[in-house]
Amino acid sequence: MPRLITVAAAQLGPIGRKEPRSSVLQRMLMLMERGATTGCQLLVFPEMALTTFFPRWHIEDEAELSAFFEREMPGPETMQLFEASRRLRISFYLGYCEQTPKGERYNTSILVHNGDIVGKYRKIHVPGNPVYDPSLKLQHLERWYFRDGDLGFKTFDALGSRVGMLICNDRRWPESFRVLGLQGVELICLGYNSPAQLPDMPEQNSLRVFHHLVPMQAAAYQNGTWVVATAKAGREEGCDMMGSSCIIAPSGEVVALSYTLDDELLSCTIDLDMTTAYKKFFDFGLYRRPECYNLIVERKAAGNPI
Ligand code: CDT
Repeated sequence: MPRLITVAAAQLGPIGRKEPRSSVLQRMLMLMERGATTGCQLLVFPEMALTTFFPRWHIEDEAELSAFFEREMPGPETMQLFEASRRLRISFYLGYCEQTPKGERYNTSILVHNGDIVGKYRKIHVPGNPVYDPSLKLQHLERWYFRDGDLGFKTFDALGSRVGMLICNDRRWPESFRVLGLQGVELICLGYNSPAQLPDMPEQNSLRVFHHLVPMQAAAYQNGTWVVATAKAGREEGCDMMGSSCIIAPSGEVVALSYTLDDELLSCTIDLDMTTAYKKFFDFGLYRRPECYNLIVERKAAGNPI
């Protein structure tokens, strides 16, 4: 008997700077209802799903900034998602901005199964600038707003599967996937907010979707895992954000791809046992040579030849 599960990328279109959470939550609940009627068991929402992608601005007004963060999860408004999860018996991955009781800020995701949080991750590869740089055409101030994630790359046994979580820029780093692969991950959920163009590196503009897909397709194949990656897409506050939400098989093939830049549910029934053949092909225990990989953990930046 194959281990079948129906998963969906729950892509969101743009969210305005002043759009209230209540409106975003209504849009998300509609996707959950639609997912439930089409038999979805897991919905993957984007990174920072509840608000606009505010790190494109240098916000000095603490009251405005603080409104982008969740101090409790579930909180009074996000409780609706948890109730829907319980009522519809549907699980979800949610990216959001977390503020701890000590005031620390993280770019976070959670895995919620039937209304209960069963996994939590804080983004490890936090990209962009640590300070406002007026010479740049596009600001990406995640490093100004967020700490580096401190929970490691963990897997969670849920939905009859071994699930891992990553957030946006993590998908560009093979180490993120390998650490999950070494824990036998079968399904990786990832939300993202990626500009469709890089005005400060325009030579990459025509390759943006390629650079989004190629590391995830390679990593799915090399680690024998499914990947569900979900965008916050479309023209958000004058900035074009990439769509191309996707579901990638352990073969490395893209088996579903979004076709809008708006709220869209992209579902696929996947066989978790398809991971087995690829995990056998890349038999880590037999073929990996960790004694030759020391530099990966000893060095951060590239240096002299050894
Ligand atoms: N959200 C996020 O991590 N975005 C980055 C943009 C980096 S380029 C400014 C990404 O890797 O897509």
